Amino acid sequence: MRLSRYFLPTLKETPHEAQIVSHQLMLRAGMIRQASAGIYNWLPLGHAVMQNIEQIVREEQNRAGANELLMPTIQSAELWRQSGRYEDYGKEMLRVRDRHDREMLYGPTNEELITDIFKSGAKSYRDVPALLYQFQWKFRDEVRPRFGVMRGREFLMKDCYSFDADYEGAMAAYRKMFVAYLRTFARMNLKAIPVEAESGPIGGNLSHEFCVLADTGETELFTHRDLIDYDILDRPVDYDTDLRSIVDYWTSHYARTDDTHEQAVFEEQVPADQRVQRRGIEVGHIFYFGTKYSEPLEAYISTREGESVPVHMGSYGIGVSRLVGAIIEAFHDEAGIIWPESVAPFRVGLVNIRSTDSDCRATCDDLHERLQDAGISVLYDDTDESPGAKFAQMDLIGLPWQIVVGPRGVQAGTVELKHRATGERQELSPESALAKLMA
Ligand code: 5CA
Repeated sequence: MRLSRYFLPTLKETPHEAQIVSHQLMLRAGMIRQASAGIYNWLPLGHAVMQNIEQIVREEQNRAGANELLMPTIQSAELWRQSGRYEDYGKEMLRVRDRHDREMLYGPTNEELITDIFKSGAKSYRDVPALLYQFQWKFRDEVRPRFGVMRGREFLMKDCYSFDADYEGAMAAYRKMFVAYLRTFARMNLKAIPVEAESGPIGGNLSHEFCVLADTGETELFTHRDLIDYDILDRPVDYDTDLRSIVDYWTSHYARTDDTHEQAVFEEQVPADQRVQRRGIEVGHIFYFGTKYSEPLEAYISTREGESVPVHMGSYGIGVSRLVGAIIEAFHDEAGIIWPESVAPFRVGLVNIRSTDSDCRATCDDLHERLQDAGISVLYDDTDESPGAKFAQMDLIGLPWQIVVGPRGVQAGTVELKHRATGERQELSPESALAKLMA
């Protein structure tokens, strides 16, 4: 992609309305623009990152055996009256009326609708277990939307729902999602700590919040140091087997946030020299709530013995748009963003520092084509800005690798390969630079 044809409205100054670093950097890097309070336009660079995050989440949901579907954003109030949440949700729910004066709402979550979908298609124990998920925009009319996409009013969520015949089945689904979440966040280079949590308006008996570690996070959390070192991607995960040992390991090492009242338990469970205190950002939340929705919405299945029972359910959310901000909170420096390779909008930034020089241009054009042919995504700065402005912009948008092409190097047959995260630079032939990126 040529920068001259890419819509990238970066800013030199830090916008005064942004209080936290991810919000500042997303505005400065031309990733988002506010449309109205807590509602954002996603510009090409921000959208590309969000799509990469979505794809990792999708691959891990599929690996765990979940099926992707899509529900509407606008829902009828009817099902919400049946579950009792139409009144309970209060002002956070955006309510609208259609031309026939029917009460509708913009979904803040989808337990009611998915229960109705399951009910319409499932009759017996043969139809469970079922795991259904979607990526869909949610609207919650937060009193104080703030911190950019981290606490928006409109935000993109992955929401998954599980259906099982009994408690044991539901726990197996809960454990699958628990492990899928560990893998999902690890693939984004994030350290995610599951913390037992309050279940809030979703309700239910058991819930874990997944907090990713970032020094600037809002949540203070306490945990066992072994959980910080644990790497789920080092271990084989087979979703057809019981995942109890992995989940038990995590829950027995005990993590808590400062807003749960369990300091005493934590101190009893975790020896003083193994406790660590960190800050985190909630990027996912999983819930088991049994028959809370299936009973009022009458989602019953028949058991092997012919008995009719309400299905046991859980729901499992990931804040996809929030993750874009959370990753920046975890990975940035003075100069800008430092994308992990797995979510970077482009893997390579190709910088021509003398675009008027025909040799530089020929070298860049050739590298651009060969990178694209090799399937390596590249943003090619072919503009006539000053070298200083080009370097600053590349560092700001944080692509993992930069290839800098200038007249002196081209004469000597070399380009400079820079690694954004370490700042390490190497003079290489264009061929060696390509080989290194392909390795
Ligand atoms: N129905 C369940 C899970 S499917 C649910 O709604 N859970 S939730 O309320 O905890 O939201 C799931 C995730 O969405 C949260 O962990 C968080 O990462 C994200 N999220 C929630 N509210 C916002 C918000 N206002 N802005 C951005 N992301 C949000």
